[in-house]
Amino acid sequence: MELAEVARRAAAGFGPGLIQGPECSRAFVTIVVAAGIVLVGAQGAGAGTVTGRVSVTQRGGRLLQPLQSVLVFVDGVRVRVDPTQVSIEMKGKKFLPHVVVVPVGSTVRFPNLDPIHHNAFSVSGPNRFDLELYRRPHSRAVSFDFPGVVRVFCNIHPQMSAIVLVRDNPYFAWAQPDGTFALTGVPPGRHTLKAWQEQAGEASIEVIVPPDGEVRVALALAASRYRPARHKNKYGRDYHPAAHY
Ligand SMILES: [Cu+2]
Repeated sequence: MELAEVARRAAAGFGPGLIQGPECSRAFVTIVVAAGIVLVGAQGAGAGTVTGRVSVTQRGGRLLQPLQSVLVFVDGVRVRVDPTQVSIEMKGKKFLPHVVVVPVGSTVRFPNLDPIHHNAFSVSGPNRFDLELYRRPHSRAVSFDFPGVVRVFCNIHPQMSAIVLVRDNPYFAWAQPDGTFALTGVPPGRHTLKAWQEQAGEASIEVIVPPDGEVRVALALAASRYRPARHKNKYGRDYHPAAHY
């Protein structure tokens, strides 16, 4: 995509029709100021900032507002990031939080805070795992060595689900509730920028990041065709229909 197209889309994303009310305007100003501060420090390293707005269209064409758990990230750039450790609690027959993002190599702990047995498993490609059964006060953990979307379930309770987003560079950020986002310290050049949301999947756009300065883009996700789907258990079979969940 040419720069002109990127600029056109950016302009569309920040058009007066999409920024409404003092709250949105304030958020926009805050992000621009924050980006400016980062750029002063990043100029010597040759890094740019990607800012913008992401929208999620629901069934019927309505925009989802406010946004929650929408990740924006640069794809296709591999930069090592120190692994982290995060926890997803099993509590009240739920995984909490429902969505987390971690760098490659990070560990996710699954403490079971319920007095009943739970399991955590995934069959998401190379990140597949199975922690078997355990209950309070035990906790088990798994490391994720490949980038991607890891869907986590409990083999006993089909209503329990979580998602671990694994990224192989540091250029990712959650969109704000109003859809705005800012990625700082991005290497200059042509990149693929993606947005992800659970019900909408992914949208992508090509961006040309300047060696210092800022590029603005708009990303549009569509969750209009989302239908809740049953998932299989860890054996690839349906959950037992007679079980009490
Ligand atoms: Cu469970």
